[in-house]
Amino acid sequence: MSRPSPRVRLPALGPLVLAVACGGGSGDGGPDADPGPDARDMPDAAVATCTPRSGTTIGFEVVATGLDAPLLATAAPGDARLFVIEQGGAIRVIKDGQLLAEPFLEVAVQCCGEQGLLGLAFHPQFRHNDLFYVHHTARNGGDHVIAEYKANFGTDTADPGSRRELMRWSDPYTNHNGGSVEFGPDGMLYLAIGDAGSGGDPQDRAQDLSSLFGKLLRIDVDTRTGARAYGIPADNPHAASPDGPGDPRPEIWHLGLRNPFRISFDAANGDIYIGDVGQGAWEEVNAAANAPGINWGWDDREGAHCFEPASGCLTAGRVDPVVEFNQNQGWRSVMGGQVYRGTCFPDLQGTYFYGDHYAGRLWAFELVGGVAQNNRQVSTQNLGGLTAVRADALGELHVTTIDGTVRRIVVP
Ligand SMILES: [Ca+2]
Ligand SMILES: [Ca+2]
Ligand SMILES: [Ca+2]
Repeated sequence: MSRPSPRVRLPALGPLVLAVACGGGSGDGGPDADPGPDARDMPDAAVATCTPRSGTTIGFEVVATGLDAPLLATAAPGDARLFVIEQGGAIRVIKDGQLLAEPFLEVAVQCCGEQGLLGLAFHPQFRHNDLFYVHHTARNGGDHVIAEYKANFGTDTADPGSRRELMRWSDPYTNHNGGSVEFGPDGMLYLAIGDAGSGGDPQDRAQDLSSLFGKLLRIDVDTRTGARAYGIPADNPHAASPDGPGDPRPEIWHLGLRNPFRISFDAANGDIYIGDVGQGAWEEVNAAANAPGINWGWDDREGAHCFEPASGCLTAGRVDPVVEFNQNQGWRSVMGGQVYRGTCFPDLQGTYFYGDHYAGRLWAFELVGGVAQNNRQVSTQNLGGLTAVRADALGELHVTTIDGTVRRIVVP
């Protein structure tokens, strides 16, 4: 692996900062240059090479094929590589346009259906500490596991022996596991967890604060609280809960979710977007400023409608989605996406792209004042089974489909 010289220590740049930096050539010993002993170079620095293209017509460029049931293509901050999770447990690397034969890591998972390797997130300081996090279902029972691993610095592999389990809990049903793990702009790790499963949330867990199911959880991977292998952020709504069997779980950030398979943050303003897969009628996307304690309604509400009971349900304090699709429209499993904050296609700035695993076509809207504007289908091409729309380190968006393909969203 070639290494740039001189060594330059870079701060943990977000995509927007990178976009500014990429025009100036940051590797020549500018003010950030630091030859100190803790300096780490950046062998795979993300640098924009595109010529910005105007227009809002959407097309796709195939980046890789031949993956085995990819569920997400994501990136580490400031890192040019794409990391693709396969449902069966492998993390694959796309580097310089090539899918590497050797996996980054192979995680032992219970698969498949709605189980497997479901989420991947890189520590905001990955460049300095090599740490990343996965959410998967465990063999021999399907427990939910949140685990930390360490990459082997300067290589395209990780160390299986570095595995550290942060959380593990059992799940009575194989479905509705949620999936995403994502770091927020606050540096906290968010975990999107489904309502456990079956149908109609039979134990009403999504509204039960003593259950981790049907929640967005928020933990601090850099600290420890009590005997936990992670920290409880002091500003979580129930951070001070005694956490007995009937007490609110201090990890809870949001409640009222059914099966939030894909979530994301807007890199420009921190807004959160949650695609929540529906029961029998409505597919929904939720979006808002990322305030604590939001109740997204399930299972009192499905979309913007009563679910349990079918009329006269609780509505107070429940937040309805910004868009919903009736399943009669062919939507049966919404795949939340992400807001475009790249530099190659400036007219796409601020647009949220998403879709549905069964409907197969890409849609988009802009969130303005908390309202989804101009929600529209942006491509007639049926991509097949969408599993994610996620930004790389420069903010360019990649679509994964279950047939094994990774495509970049482009303006052709
Ligand atoms: Ca489950
Ligand atoms: Ca119920
Ligand atoms: Ca909802």
